[in-house]
Amino acid sequence: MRRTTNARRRLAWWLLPVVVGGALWAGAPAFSEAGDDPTLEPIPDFAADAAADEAKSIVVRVSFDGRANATVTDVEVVDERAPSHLGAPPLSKVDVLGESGGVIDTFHDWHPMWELGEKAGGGETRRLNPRASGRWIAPFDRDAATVVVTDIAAEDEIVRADLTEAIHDFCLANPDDEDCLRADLAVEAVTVTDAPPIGLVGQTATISVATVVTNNGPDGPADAGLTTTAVAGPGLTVTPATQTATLPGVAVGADVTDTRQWTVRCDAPGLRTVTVTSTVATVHAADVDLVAGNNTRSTTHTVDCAVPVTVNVKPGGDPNSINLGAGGNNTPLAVLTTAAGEYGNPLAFDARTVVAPTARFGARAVVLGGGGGAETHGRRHDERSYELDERTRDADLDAVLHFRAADGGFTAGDTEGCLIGKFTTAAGTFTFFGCGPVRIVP
Ligand SMILES: [Ca+2]
Ligand SMILES: [Ca+2]
Ligand SMILES: [Ca+2]
Repeated sequence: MRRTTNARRRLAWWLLPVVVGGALWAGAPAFSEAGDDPTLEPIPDFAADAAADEAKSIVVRVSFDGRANATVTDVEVVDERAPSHLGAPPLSKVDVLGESGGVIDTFHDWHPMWELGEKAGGGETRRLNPRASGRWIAPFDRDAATVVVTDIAAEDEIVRADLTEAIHDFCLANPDDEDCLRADLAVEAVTVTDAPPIGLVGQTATISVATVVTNNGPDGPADAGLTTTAVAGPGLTVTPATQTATLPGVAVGADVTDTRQWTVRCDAPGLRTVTVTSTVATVHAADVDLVAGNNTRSTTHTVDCAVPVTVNVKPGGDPNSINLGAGGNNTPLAVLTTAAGEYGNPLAFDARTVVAPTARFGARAVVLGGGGGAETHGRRHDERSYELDERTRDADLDAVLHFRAADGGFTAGDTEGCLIGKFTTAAGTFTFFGCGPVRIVP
């Protein structure tokens, strides 16, 4: 298809005589109503009709390779009123369809394959030229999306042309045309509105990202197409890669918020990033956004990917009673040294890497929120502690820590106690997290 060119140039081009096809649009609506009675019909208001009839048209050019094979060679909007199809022979039927397939306009027209000639002795000849090229011209409509041309005698659809690119090109070149709408859509903000405080290696989590879209005008309302992409850095996977939405009828000055959920999975420990980028664009072919610089924004969210660990509250004891009174002033807890796959942990963990002063013990929400009790002695006690069966002790050195249970933010109904903290290896310092069953004793 022709790309946007100067409208004047295109007009001049269109006015050039057409060599092929002869009188292509001496046409006539073949739907003339025989019952119309000029003595009864109201006198047409030509002024009003002229105002309503935009002086623009849509030209669909085709070339034929046999009667059934037509190729659309060009679709263009030109600054010229469409010719009347009055008197056109019913050789082809032209349907102009809207976005949803509804008929906007229908008329009969000449068929470009029929060529007129003159007989030597006067008179007219007609013949079919199987290699003809020609065009159909329909009145412009900003909602037109497709032109379908049917060869009436052959009862065959011969042309189906998408008009949207040509209409959009016209409006880009003529944004002040009354059929075109200028909407400066903009992404005002992209914000992570909900995300868990940490991620766990091997597990998925959901983050919510809100995009605020506005229309700076001058025209509106305008449908806004929103495309949001998410790209994760190393060690993190995000799905899906792209989400799209149509925000219908964004009014001038309105703020429309679109919120999408994304699934992230930690693949490796550490601070991992996901960048979410939202881009807005006009949807309707006749809408144009001439200010591209404000159409895209992004935000980068950091996920602290923690290593899941196994903890044994009160190693060697069961149930793991947590006394919130004086009896719980020195509650022991073992962080177990485990191999990959042991207790379902995705990664091996050496409990001797735990940085004891960073450890916090308490209710899940409390420790994930930065609270919880600190290690009573500020240090780790490396020893062969008890597995979760409370009887077995393997050969590994585990980390035993002690906490004042009353600092854990527990409430009477809690059934788990959780531990969060940092551990340091040659690769760096990372977060670990693990929970175990408890029985709260008030
Ligand atoms: Ca814009
Ligand atoms: Ca225990
Ligand atoms: Ca072990």
